[in-house]
Amino acid sequence: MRLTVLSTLLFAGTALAAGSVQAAGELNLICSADVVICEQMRGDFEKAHDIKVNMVRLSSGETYAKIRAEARNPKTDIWWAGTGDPHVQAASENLTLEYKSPMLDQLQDWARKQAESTGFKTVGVYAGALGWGYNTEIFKTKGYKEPRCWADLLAPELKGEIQIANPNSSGTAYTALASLVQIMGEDQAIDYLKKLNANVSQYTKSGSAPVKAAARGETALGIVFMHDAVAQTAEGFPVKSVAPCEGTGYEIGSMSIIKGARNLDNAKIWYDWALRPEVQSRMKDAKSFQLPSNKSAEVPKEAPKFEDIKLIDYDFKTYGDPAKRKALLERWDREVGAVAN
Ligand code: S7P
Repeated sequence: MRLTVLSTLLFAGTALAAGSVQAAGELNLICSADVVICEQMRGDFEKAHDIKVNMVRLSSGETYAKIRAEARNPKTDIWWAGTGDPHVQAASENLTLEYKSPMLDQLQDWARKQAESTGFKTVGVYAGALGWGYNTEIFKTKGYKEPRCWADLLAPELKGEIQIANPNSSGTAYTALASLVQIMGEDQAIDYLKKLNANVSQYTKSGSAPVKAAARGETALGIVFMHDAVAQTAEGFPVKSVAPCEGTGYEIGSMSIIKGARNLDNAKIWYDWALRPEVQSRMKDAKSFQLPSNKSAEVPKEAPKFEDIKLIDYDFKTYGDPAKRKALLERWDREVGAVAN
């Protein structure tokens, strides 16, 4: 809970006298991006504010499930990052709180639209397109053809060479499932994923794990957000990122305040801060190469540019709808997950 101005001053005086700085309360944060950017955000925020951040890193689908399970007794104040669909689902189930940040006017249309379409119960913090990253050395050594299209991933030579996350835990993998459904139609997409299953060695928990495995030569290819593949290239690994030729979906990475947050004032302070241009411009220092939502934030030179990618008009409303998401995940469990290698 935040301290009053008076008690803050008193505290500050005592703290100075004692030679230490007291935090003006705490903030319970779930971060659904890569752990490196999560740590950077936490550290920068704590430097800028006298607020102690208790952070947990969880994948997007896992976070949604936790927030839902804790709805009567919320233990989280703010959920930063992760794919938009589970944030939209949480908003439509009233698990997140309406908040109109004074920063909204500074945001790109897609980020503001994310807020407006959910009654301001979530907001866009970044965007990124789905694709994959492959290990160029493995592909060269084994003589595999460059995988440019979704169809190429079904090549029999790629048996056991691909990783993708499980869409129940991972927002990345749910974006892949929903994108394929929008590109091919639901029955054809499930059929495609059943065939792809023969080439998938592992369904990971976290969305970016597959391309980290590809970077280290543990698998040949990981289906991930393109910026997560580019991050591995920037780390010096032989990874090439691909935007699928048939088209692909994208995420609006989002942020939501949890309904019933115990540290509501601090959650709003984080919310406004995370939308600031200088905060978003610094994300690239953690090799987080998404497109920032603040119009004045610096777009990293490494960020895959939407104008170079064949993007579908991703239907966030439909695929963030609780009934749709539940039905799609159940179908994936039954027809793909249940027969996984
Ligand atoms: O690594 C950054 C990023 O790809 O991670 C988020 C994603 O949800 C990862 O978590 P999942 O395990 O849920 O897939 C993205 O929002 C973000 O761009």
